[in-house]
Amino acid sequence: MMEVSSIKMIQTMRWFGPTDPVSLSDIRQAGCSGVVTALHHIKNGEVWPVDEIMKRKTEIEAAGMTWDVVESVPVHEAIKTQSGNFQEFIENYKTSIRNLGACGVTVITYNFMPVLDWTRTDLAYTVEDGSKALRFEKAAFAAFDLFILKRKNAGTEYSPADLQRAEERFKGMKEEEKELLQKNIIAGLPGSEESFTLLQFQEVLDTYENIDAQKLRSHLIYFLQHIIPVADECGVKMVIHPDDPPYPILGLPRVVSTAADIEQLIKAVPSLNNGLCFCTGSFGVRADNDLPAMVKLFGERIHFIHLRSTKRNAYGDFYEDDHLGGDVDMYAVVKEIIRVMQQRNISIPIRPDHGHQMLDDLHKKTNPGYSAIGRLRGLAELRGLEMGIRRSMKN
Ligand code: DNO
Repeated sequence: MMEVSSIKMIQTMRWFGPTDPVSLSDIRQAGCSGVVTALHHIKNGEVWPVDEIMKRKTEIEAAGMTWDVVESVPVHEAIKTQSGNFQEFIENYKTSIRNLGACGVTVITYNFMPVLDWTRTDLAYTVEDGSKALRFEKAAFAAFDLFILKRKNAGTEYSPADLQRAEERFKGMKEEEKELLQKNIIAGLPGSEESFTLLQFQEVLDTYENIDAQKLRSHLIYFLQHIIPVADECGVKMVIHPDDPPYPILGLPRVVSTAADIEQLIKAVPSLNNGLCFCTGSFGVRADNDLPAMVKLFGERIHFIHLRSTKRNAYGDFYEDDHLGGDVDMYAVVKEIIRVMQQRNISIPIRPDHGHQMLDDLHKKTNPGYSAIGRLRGLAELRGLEMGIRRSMKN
């Protein structure tokens, strides 16, 4: 049977550039037409020059794909805390938007998480089938906070039960485990533009001493008020990535974790170029986030999608499950995405977010979450899910 509509999810994968052990050819063979990447060699805060953008674009096109989405143009810490040269960093950011727009790269992902981008405690959690997944374990994270970092006031932010679990967890840790935990949390995961020593880390945390959620939100809105008019001018869609995990950690404020958070950003800056990178893995960690309802609610401004599922336990720990497993109702989410695309009459880029380290990749050095085979499996399943839903919708 022929498919009537050509509107479907644009299949992409993230590529960390020429040093990525997964090649452009691998991504092409996984069935992708598009690539999601960033100029990681350009220092956070500096302008992305046109020639560097064009060089990357040409390289991707030579491999038979297109550069569909930037992930990420990072937002400098000074912009989040509104300190130091933040005005200059905003000007640089605007120039990068203009340059990307001029080169025809028109979807830009960013986040506004203080200090750390995404955070996990365990990068090699063995699941039942023998593959390895990323995991966030609350007691281990609290043990780091309380007994390794020894953050001031941390003790007052945990419940007595959580304190006790953290203490027991810490007592049971060998030295190597403590070192690995610290490294996992502060050394930076793939795509994070920052990494710290313990001392630097405490210093950066201190810069948020007087910044609560309301203040951080006002800094984000200020940033949006300056960059979105530029995006409007150049036909660029800015998409914010939600907090991961989607709740406060280390006493830091969070402002992009729920539908109510997104609504406040839209109210302040209504342009549709003030968009969303809909990450089912990040939003899905909270049981109170109704993902299909959120796709429907924000459909007109979802310009990029990360598809991934996590599995929670009673303590709020989570690990990254198979793309069609876990707590995310992927069938309902993809169905809603298809509806949104049909209503808008456009195709939206998606990527299989993360994947298990599995098969041959277990013996290779890979970027945690970004090994080839696990993502290939995820994408293949998502592609089949989409086809099944589209066909059945027509009957
Ligand atoms: C993790 C990613 C994030 C994301 C940034 C967007 O795998 O989803 O690092 O790229 O938060 O700025």
